[in-house]
Amino acid sequence: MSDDGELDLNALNDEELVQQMHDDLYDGLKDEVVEGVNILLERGWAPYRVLTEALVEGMRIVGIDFRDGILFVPEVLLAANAMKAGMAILRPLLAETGAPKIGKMVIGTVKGDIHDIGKNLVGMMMEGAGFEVIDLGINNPVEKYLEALEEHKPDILGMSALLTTTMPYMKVVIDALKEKGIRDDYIVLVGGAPLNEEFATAIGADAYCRDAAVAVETAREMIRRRHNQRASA
Ligand code: B1M
Repeated sequence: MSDDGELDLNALNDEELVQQMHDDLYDGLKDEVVEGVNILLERGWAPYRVLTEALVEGMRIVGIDFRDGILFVPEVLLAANAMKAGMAILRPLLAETGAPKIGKMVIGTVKGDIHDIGKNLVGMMMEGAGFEVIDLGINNPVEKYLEALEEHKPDILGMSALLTTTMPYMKVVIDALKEKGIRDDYIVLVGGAPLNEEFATAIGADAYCRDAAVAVETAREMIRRRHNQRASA
Protein backbone atom coordinates (compact mmCIF):
# COMPACT_ATOMS: atom_id res chain seq x y z
CA MET A 1 0.00 0.00 0.00
CA SER A 2 1.23 3.53 -0.73
CA ASP A 3 0.86 6.44 1.70
CA ASP A 4 -2.44 7.50 0.16
CA GLY A 5 -3.85 4.00 0.72
CA GLU A 6 -3.62 2.93 -2.95
CA LEU A 7 -2.19 -0.45 -3.76
CA ASP A 8 1.16 -0.18 -5.51
CA LEU A 9 0.95 -2.80 -8.28
CA ASN A 10 4.67 -2.49 -8.93
CA ALA A 11 5.41 -3.74 -5.43
CA LEU A 12 3.65 -7.07 -6.06
CA ASN A 13 5.47 -10.12 -7.36
CA ASP A 14 4.24 -11.63 -10.64
CA GLU A 15 1.88 -14.12 -9.06
CA GLU A 16 0.34 -11.53 -6.72
CA LEU A 17 0.04 -9.05 -9.56
CA VAL A 18 -1.80 -11.52 -11.81
CA GLN A 19 -4.14 -12.35 -8.92
CA GLN A 20 -4.71 -8.63 -8.33
CA MET A 21 -5.40 -8.15 -12.06
CA HIS A 22 -8.08 -10.85 -11.92
CA ASP A 23 -9.66 -8.94 -9.02
CA ASP A 24 -9.34 -5.60 -10.84
CA LEU A 25 -10.89 -7.07 -13.99
CA TYR A 26 -13.70 -8.49 -11.87
CA ASP A 27 -14.24 -5.02 -10.39
CA GLY A 28 -14.07 -3.37 -13.84
CA LEU A 29 -11.06 -1.23 -12.89
CA LYS A 30 -9.82 -0.35 -16.34
CA ASP A 31 -6.87 1.88 -15.35
CA GLU A 32 -5.53 -0.73 -12.95
CA VAL A 33 -5.84 -3.51 -15.54
CA VAL A 34 -3.97 -1.36 -18.06
CA GLU A 35 -1.27 -0.64 -15.49
CA GLY A 36 -0.97 -4.34 -14.69
CA VAL A 37 -0.58 -5.24 -18.37
CA ASN A 38 2.17 -2.65 -18.76
CA ILE A 39 4.00 -3.84 -15.67
CA LEU A 40 3.97 -7.48 -16.82
CA LEU A 41 5.27 -6.44 -20.25
CA GLU A 42 8.02 -4.39 -18.62
CA ARG A 43 8.94 -7.47 -16.60
CA GLY A 44 9.50 -9.33 -19.84
CA TRP A 45 6.28 -11.33 -20.07
CA ALA A 46 5.34 -12.28 -23.65
CA PRO A 47 2.16 -10.52 -24.81
CA TYR A 48 0.41 -13.86 -25.35
CA ARG A 49 1.15 -14.91 -21.78
CA VAL A 50 -0.24 -11.64 -20.41
CA LEU A 51 -3.33 -12.13 -22.56
CA THR A 52 -4.05 -15.69 -21.49
CA GLU A 53 -2.93 -15.74 -17.84
CA ALA A 54 -3.97 -12.25 -16.74
CA LEU A 55 -6.89 -11.25 -18.97
CA VAL A 56 -8.60 -14.37 -20.38
CA GLU A 57 -8.35 -16.19 -17.06
CA GLY A 58 -9.78 -13.12 -15.29
CA MET A 59 -12.72 -13.06 -17.67
CA ARG A 60 -13.30 -16.77 -17.11
CA ILE A 61 -13.82 -16.04 -13.41
CA VAL A 62 -16.22 -13.20 -14.27
CA GLY A 63 -18.14 -15.65 -16.49
CA ILE A 64 -18.61 -18.12 -13.64
CA ASP A 65 -20.07 -15.49 -11.30
CA PHE A 66 -22.24 -14.08 -14.10
CA ARG A 67 -23.64 -17.56 -14.67
CA ASP A 68 -24.27 -18.01 -10.96
CA GLY A 69 -26.12 -14.70 -10.61
CA ILE A 70 -23.44 -13.08 -8.46
CA LEU A 71 -22.53 -10.53 -11.15
CA PHE A 72 -25.01 -8.76 -13.42
CA VAL A 73 -24.85 -7.21 -16.89
CA PRO A 74 -23.65 -3.71 -15.84
CA GLU A 75 -20.77 -5.18 -13.82
CA VAL A 76 -19.84 -7.59 -16.58
CA LEU A 77 -19.86 -4.71 -19.06
CA LEU A 78 -17.34 -2.86 -16.89
CA ALA A 79 -15.20 -5.98 -16.72
CA ALA A 80 -15.45 -6.33 -20.51
CA ASN A 81 -14.34 -2.72 -20.97
CA ALA A 82 -11.37 -3.24 -18.67
CA MET A 83 -10.47 -6.39 -20.62
CA LYS A 84 -10.70 -4.51 -23.92
CA ALA A 85 -8.43 -1.74 -22.62
CA GLY A 86 -5.82 -4.37 -21.71
CA MET A 87 -6.23 -6.07 -25.09
CA ALA A 88 -5.72 -2.74 -26.89
CA ILE A 89 -2.16 -2.58 -25.51
CA LEU A 90 -1.41 -6.15 -26.53
CA ARG A 91 -2.90 -6.00 -30.01
CA PRO A 92 -0.04 -4.17 -31.81
CA LEU A 93 2.50 -6.35 -29.98
CA LEU A 94 0.81 -9.55 -31.07
CA ALA A 95 0.52 -8.28 -34.65
CA GLU A 96 4.18 -7.25 -34.75
CA THR A 97 5.58 -10.36 -36.39
CA GLY A 98 6.54 -8.82 -39.70
CA ALA A 99 5.48 -12.13 -41.28
CA PRO A 100 4.30 -12.03 -44.90
CA LYS A 101 0.52 -12.22 -45.29
CA ILE A 102 -0.55 -15.84 -45.59
CA GLY A 103 -4.27 -15.34 -46.11
CA LYS A 104 -7.29 -13.18 -45.52
CA MET A 105 -10.17 -13.66 -43.10
CA VAL A 106 -13.52 -11.94 -42.72
CA ILE A 107 -14.86 -12.41 -39.19
CA GLY A 108 -17.95 -11.24 -37.35
CA THR A 109 -20.31 -12.08 -34.51
CA VAL A 110 -23.68 -13.32 -35.77
CA LYS A 111 -27.01 -11.54 -35.73
CA GLY A 112 -28.60 -11.10 -32.30
CA ASP A 113 -25.28 -11.43 -30.51
CA ILE A 114 -23.21 -8.55 -29.17
CA HIS A 115 -20.37 -10.52 -27.53
CA ASP A 116 -17.13 -9.51 -29.18
CA ILE A 117 -14.21 -10.12 -26.83
CA GLY A 118 -13.50 -13.64 -28.10
CA LYS A 119 -13.90 -12.60 -31.72
CA ASN A 120 -11.55 -9.66 -31.19
CA LEU A 121 -9.03 -11.98 -29.63
CA VAL A 122 -9.23 -14.37 -32.56
CA GLY A 123 -8.75 -11.41 -34.91
CA MET A 124 -5.70 -10.24 -32.96
CA MET A 125 -4.11 -13.68 -32.96
CA MET A 126 -4.81 -14.20 -36.65
CA GLU A 127 -3.19 -10.85 -37.45
CA GLY A 128 -0.24 -11.87 -35.34
CA ALA A 129 0.03 -15.09 -37.35
CA GLY A 130 0.19 -13.15 -40.62
CA PHE A 131 -3.43 -13.07 -41.74
CA GLU A 132 -5.18 -9.96 -42.98
CA VAL A 133 -8.34 -9.62 -40.90
CA ILE A 134 -11.51 -7.78 -41.82
CA ASP A 135 -13.62 -7.44 -38.72
CA LEU A 136 -17.35 -6.95 -39.29
CA GLY A 137 -18.09 -6.34 -35.61
CA ILE A 138 -21.19 -7.66 -33.86
CA ASN A 139 -24.81 -8.48 -34.70
CA ASN A 140 -24.22 -9.34 -38.35
CA PRO A 141 -27.12 -10.40 -40.56
CA VAL A 142 -26.43 -12.76 -43.44
CA GLU A 143 -26.42 -9.89 -45.96
CA LYS A 144 -23.51 -8.25 -44.16
CA TYR A 145 -21.41 -11.43 -44.43
CA LEU A 146 -22.29 -11.86 -48.10
CA GLU A 147 -21.37 -8.25 -48.93
CA ALA A 148 -18.05 -8.59 -47.12
CA LEU A 149 -17.19 -11.84 -48.92
CA GLU A 150 -17.98 -10.23 -52.25
CA GLU A 151 -15.96 -7.11 -51.44
CA HIS A 152 -12.89 -8.62 -49.76
CA LYS A 153 -12.70 -12.09 -51.33
CA PRO A 154 -11.14 -13.69 -48.25
CA ASP A 155 -9.85 -17.25 -47.90
CA ILE A 156 -11.67 -17.69 -44.62
CA LEU A 157 -15.04 -16.75 -43.19
CA GLY A 158 -15.03 -16.76 -39.38
CA MET A 159 -18.19 -16.54 -37.30
CA SER A 160 -18.55 -16.14 -33.57
CA ALA A 161 -21.58 -16.79 -31.33
CA LEU A 162 -21.72 -16.83 -27.53
CA LEU A 163 -25.38 -17.57 -27.01
CA THR A 164 -27.23 -20.85 -27.52
CA THR A 165 -29.98 -18.72 -29.08
CA THR A 166 -27.71 -17.14 -31.70
CA MET A 167 -25.47 -20.06 -32.66
CA PRO A 168 -28.09 -21.55 -35.05
CA TYR A 169 -27.73 -18.36 -37.12
CA MET A 170 -24.39 -19.66 -38.33
CA LYS A 171 -26.31 -22.27 -40.32
CA VAL A 172 -28.43 -19.53 -41.88
CA VAL A 173 -25.24 -17.94 -43.21
CA ILE A 174 -23.76 -21.24 -44.44
CA ASP A 175 -27.06 -22.19 -46.12
CA ALA A 176 -27.08 -18.82 -47.88
CA LEU A 177 -23.56 -19.53 -49.20
CA LYS A 178 -24.75 -22.93 -50.46
CA GLU A 179 -27.79 -21.40 -52.16
CA LYS A 180 -25.55 -18.96 -53.97
CA GLY A 181 -23.21 -21.77 -55.01
CA ILE A 182 -20.22 -20.16 -53.26
CA ARG A 183 -19.91 -22.34 -50.15
CA ASP A 184 -16.75 -24.07 -51.34
CA ASP A 185 -15.04 -20.81 -52.21
CA TYR A 186 -14.35 -20.24 -48.50
CA ILE A 187 -12.99 -22.03 -45.49
CA VAL A 188 -15.69 -21.55 -42.86
CA LEU A 189 -14.47 -21.56 -39.25
CA VAL A 190 -16.79 -21.14 -36.30
CA GLY A 191 -16.22 -20.54 -32.62
CA GLY A 192 -17.74 -19.40 -29.34
CA ALA A 193 -18.21 -20.87 -25.88
CA PRO A 194 -21.47 -22.82 -26.46
CA LEU A 195 -20.31 -24.50 -29.70
CA ASN A 196 -18.63 -27.83 -30.22
CA GLU A 197 -17.28 -29.94 -33.02
CA GLU A 198 -20.56 -31.81 -33.59
CA PHE A 199 -22.42 -28.57 -33.99
CA ALA A 200 -19.88 -27.29 -36.51
CA THR A 201 -20.18 -30.48 -38.54
CA ALA A 202 -23.99 -30.43 -38.36
CA ILE A 203 -24.24 -26.90 -39.76
CA GLY A 204 -21.70 -27.57 -42.53
CA ALA A 205 -18.76 -25.52 -41.25
CA ASP A 206 -15.22 -26.68 -42.02
CA ALA A 207 -14.10 -26.60 -38.39
CA TYR A 208 -14.91 -25.61 -34.84
CA CYS A 209 -12.18 -23.60 -33.11
CA ARG A 210 -12.11 -23.97 -29.35
CA ASP A 211 -9.98 -20.89 -28.83
CA ALA A 212 -7.94 -18.29 -30.66
CA ALA A 213 -4.80 -20.44 -30.78
CA VAL A 214 -6.76 -23.32 -32.34
CA ALA A 215 -8.30 -20.86 -34.82
CA VAL A 216 -4.81 -19.86 -35.95
CA GLU A 217 -3.58 -23.46 -36.24
CA THR A 218 -6.71 -24.58 -38.08
CA ALA A 219 -6.59 -21.63 -40.47
CA ARG A 220 -2.92 -22.25 -41.26
CA GLU A 221 -3.47 -25.96 -41.83
CA MET A 222 -6.52 -25.47 -44.03
CA ILE A 223 -4.84 -22.80 -46.14
CA ARG A 224 -1.84 -25.10 -46.58
CA ARG A 225 -4.09 -28.00 -47.65
CA ARG A 226 -5.93 -25.78 -50.12
CA HIS A 227 -2.70 -24.64 -51.71
CA ASN A 228 -1.52 -28.24 -52.02
CA GLN A 229 -4.83 -29.32 -53.56
CA ARG A 230 -4.66 -26.47 -56.08
CA ALA A 231 -1.05 -27.23 -56.89
CA SER A 232 -1.80 -30.90 -57.61
CA ALA A 233 -5.03 -30.19 -59.56
CO1 B1M B 1 -22.99 -12.54 -21.92
N1 B1M B 1 -23.49 -14.42 -21.74
N2 B1M B 1 -24.88 -12.07 -22.12
N3 B1M B 1 -22.38 -10.72 -21.85
N4 B1M B 1 -21.33 -13.21 -21.35
C1 B1M B 1 -22.40 -15.39 -21.67
C2 B1M B 1 -22.02 -15.86 -23.07
C3 B1M B 1 -23.03 -16.53 -20.76
C4 B1M B 1 -22.44 -17.92 -21.02
C5 B1M B 1 -22.91 -16.11 -19.29
C6 B1M B 1 -23.42 -17.16 -18.34
O1 B1M B 1 -24.60 -17.28 -18.16
N5 B1M B 1 -22.51 -17.90 -17.78
C7 B1M B 1 -24.55 -16.42 -21.15
C8 B1M B 1 -24.99 -17.28 -22.32
C9 B1M B 1 -25.84 -18.45 -21.90
C10 B1M B 1 -26.29 -19.25 -23.05
O2 B1M B 1 -26.56 -18.81 -24.13
N6 B1M B 1 -26.36 -20.52 -22.80
C11 B1M B 1 -24.68 -14.94 -21.46
C12 B1M B 1 -25.88 -14.22 -21.45
C13 B1M B 1 -27.11 -14.98 -21.00
C14 B1M B 1 -25.97 -12.88 -21.83
C15 B1M B 1 -27.24 -12.00 -21.93
C16 B1M B 1 -28.46 -12.67 -22.54
C17 B1M B 1 -27.51 -11.48 -20.50
C18 B1M B 1 -28.75 -10.65 -20.33
O3 B1M B 1 -28.94 -9.67 -20.99
N7 B1M B 1 -29.57 -11.13 -19.45
C19 B1M B 1 -26.74 -10.82 -22.80
C20 B1M B 1 -26.94 -11.09 -24.29
C21 B1M B 1 -26.59 -9.91 -25.16
C22 B1M B 1 -26.59 -10.29 -26.65
O4 B1M B 1 -25.57 -10.72 -27.15
N8 B1M B 1 -27.72 -10.15 -27.31
C23 B1M B 1 -25.30 -10.80 -22.45
C24 B1M B 1 -24.51 -9.66 -22.42
C25 B1M B 1 -23.17 -9.63 -22.09
C26 B1M B 1 -22.36 -8.33 -21.91
C27 B1M B 1 -22.76 -7.23 -22.90
C28 B1M B 1 -22.57 -7.83 -20.50
C29 B1M B 1 -20.89 -8.84 -22.04
C30 B1M B 1 -20.33 -8.80 -23.48
C31 B1M B 1 -19.39 -7.65 -23.67
C32 B1M B 1 -18.62 -7.79 -24.96
O5 B1M B 1 -18.37 -8.87 -25.49
N9 B1M B 1 -18.26 -6.66 -25.47
C33 B1M B 1 -21.07 -10.33 -21.68
C34 B1M B 1 -19.99 -11.17 -21.30
C35 B1M B 1 -18.64 -10.51 -21.13
C36 B1M B 1 -20.17 -12.57 -21.11
C37 B1M B 1 -19.15 -13.60 -20.54
C38 B1M B 1 -19.09 -13.36 -19.04
C39 B1M B 1 -17.75 -13.59 -21.07
C40 B1M B 1 -17.63 -13.74 -22.58
C41 B1M B 1 -16.19 -13.46 -22.95
O6 B1M B 1 -15.86 -12.36 -23.36
N10 B1M B 1 -15.31 -14.45 -22.69
C42 B1M B 1 -19.85 -14.97 -20.94
C43 B1M B 1 -19.51 -16.11 -20.01
C44 B1M B 1 -18.58 -17.13 -20.63
O7 B1M B 1 -18.39 -17.18 -21.83
N11 B1M B 1 -18.03 -17.95 -19.79
C45 B1M B 1 -21.25 -14.56 -21.20
C46 B1M B 1 -13.87 -14.31 -22.89
C47 B1M B 1 -13.51 -14.69 -24.33
C48 B1M B 1 -12.00 -14.59 -24.49
O8 B1M B 1 -13.91 -16.02 -24.56
O9 B1M B 1 -15.85 -15.34 -26.02
O10 B1M B 1 -15.52 -17.77 -25.38
P1 B1M B 1 -14.94 -16.45 -25.70
O11 B1M B 1 -13.99 -16.61 -26.99
C49 B1M B 1 -13.02 -17.63 -27.11
C50 B1M B 1 -13.54 -18.92 -27.75
O12 B1M B 1 -14.92 -19.14 -27.55
C51 B1M B 1 -13.14 -18.81 -29.18
O13 B1M B 1 -11.91 -18.12 -29.10
C52 B1M B 1 -12.02 -17.10 -28.13
C53 B1M B 1 -10.65 -16.77 -27.60
O14 B1M B 1 -9.97 -17.85 -27.05
N12 B1M B 1 -13.97 -18.08 -30.14
C54 B1M B 1 -13.77 -18.22 -31.48
C55 B1M B 1 -14.92 -17.16 -29.97
N13 B1M B 1 -15.38 -16.71 -31.13
C56 B1M B 1 -14.69 -17.34 -32.10
C57 B1M B 1 -14.75 -17.24 -33.49
C58 B1M B 1 -13.91 -18.03 -34.24
C59 B1M B 1 -13.01 -18.91 -33.62
C60 B1M B 1 -12.92 -19.03 -32.24
O15 B1M B 1 -14.00 -17.90 -35.58
C61 B1M B 1 -13.11 -18.51 -36.38
